[in-house]
Amino acid sequence: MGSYPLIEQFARAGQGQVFAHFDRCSPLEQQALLAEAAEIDLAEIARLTRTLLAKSAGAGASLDGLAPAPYERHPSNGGDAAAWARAKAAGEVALTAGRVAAFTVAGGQGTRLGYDGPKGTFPVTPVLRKPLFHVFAEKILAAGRRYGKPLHWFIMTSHANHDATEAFFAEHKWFGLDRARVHCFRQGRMPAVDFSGKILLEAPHAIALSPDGHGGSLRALERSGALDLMKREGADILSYFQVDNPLVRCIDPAFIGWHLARGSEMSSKMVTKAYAEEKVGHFCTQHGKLVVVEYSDLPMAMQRETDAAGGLRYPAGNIAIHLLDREFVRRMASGGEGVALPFHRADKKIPCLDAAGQLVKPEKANGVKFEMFVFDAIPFARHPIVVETRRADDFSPVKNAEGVDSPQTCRDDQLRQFARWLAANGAAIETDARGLPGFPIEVSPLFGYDEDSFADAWRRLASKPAVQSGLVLA
Ligand code: UD2
Repeated sequence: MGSYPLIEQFARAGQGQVFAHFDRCSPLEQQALLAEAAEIDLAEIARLTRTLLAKSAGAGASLDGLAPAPYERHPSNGGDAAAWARAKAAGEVALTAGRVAAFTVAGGQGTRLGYDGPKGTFPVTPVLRKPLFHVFAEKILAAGRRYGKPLHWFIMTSHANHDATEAFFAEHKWFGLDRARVHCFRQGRMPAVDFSGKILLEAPHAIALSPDGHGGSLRALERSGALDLMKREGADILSYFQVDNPLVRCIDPAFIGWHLARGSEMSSKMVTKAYAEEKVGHFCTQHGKLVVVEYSDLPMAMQRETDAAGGLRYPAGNIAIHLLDREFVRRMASGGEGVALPFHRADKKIPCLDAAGQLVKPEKANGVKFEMFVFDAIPFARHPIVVETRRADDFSPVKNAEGVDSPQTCRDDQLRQFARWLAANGAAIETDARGLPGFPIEVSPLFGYDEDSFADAWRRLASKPAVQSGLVLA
């Protein structure tokens, strides 16, 4: 083995096994392994081994002092309509001034959906079968037109799907967006380790690396130059959403207005949980801080707890729609004293080389992956707020191939939304007891991407089309 300082560092850190097969690798493979090893922060792995893997490490999140979080009620749920109108107006001013950029986290592996390819390329709309990225692109394009300021759109990919994502956008000519305003960048990676903290190899020349979670987006935004670009362009707010949710209002003036009015550095949308077991995080307060407690960390008895009125005691579900101030992201990304996002451990079956250098596919969990979650940034933010939204306006994710949160439920939610918008504007449309029209229709985001833009576009139509099967408003 040649003398590489990196190899010595790994040996000193007790991670010498990473280079166990180095000598039988080709020069190219050796370079690849060295490059991967250089990505790893050995001190961080040692700290995670001490804090998350040690037998004495506490299990899960602390529930001490937990209480339901307050939130800004939507007018449909008793909120102050005049205050919401003011918030919307303020958000529109910010959009007209070009202060907002869109941000999609799309680095996940989409394993539950069983779809081969970047999840954003998955077709979701009821008639035209537009992919998720197409829907977001058109919403962002339409918002840019509405406010007279085209928006920048940042998309966080993973090493596994980055090239395919970029190729998809190129193939579709960036869906009409200015390509100079669409920025894909890769998220960071973390090595998988065994239960004693030893870094695992997936090949003699390859470390078992996996995406560092959507919380890695804060570092990746800084590293990619996105924050500097925003600064140069006068944008100071990121509108964050997940790749799996085509209903999201990528750009929502009222939400932006609340964020500004409260001087918040990180704001989040919530919906009332549909049922106690719904798999979303919970907005809570803990010792005076706003936090999210993930569904897997809140005991089911607490998830089912009710209040005096019979509603859920912890109703506020996290739908992963946030606004983040640019300089707050920079502060978090710096990882300076006391501001780093924590890592969470996930025990997984990780295919890896055994001591003899043979690839094994384990039957049960044999190691740990480390991930950061973006919502863990909330307690670090100044004046963070939670703002209520109607589920039907913002949330219908595609997560599973069938059943809840599947392509079918998402198509139905889109159909309901289109039908609601049409009916609210006087179109003759019949729906069944579930709010569904008897046939597929589709509204392009370029026609209308939310209640207001739809109403304006419908009003402008000289002759209104008959609402019938296959109607496409584009
Ligand atoms: C997430 C939230 C949950 C709720 C729900 C709403 C977590 C842990 N839980 O659940 O509280 O808000 O969403 O739909 O987040 N991603 C990356 N890089 C990664 C991992 C994920 O970009 O390394 C992206 C992924 O592409 C997707 C999003 O993050 O857009 C959510 O990831 P998920 O599907 O793992 O989250 P889920 O459904 O468990």
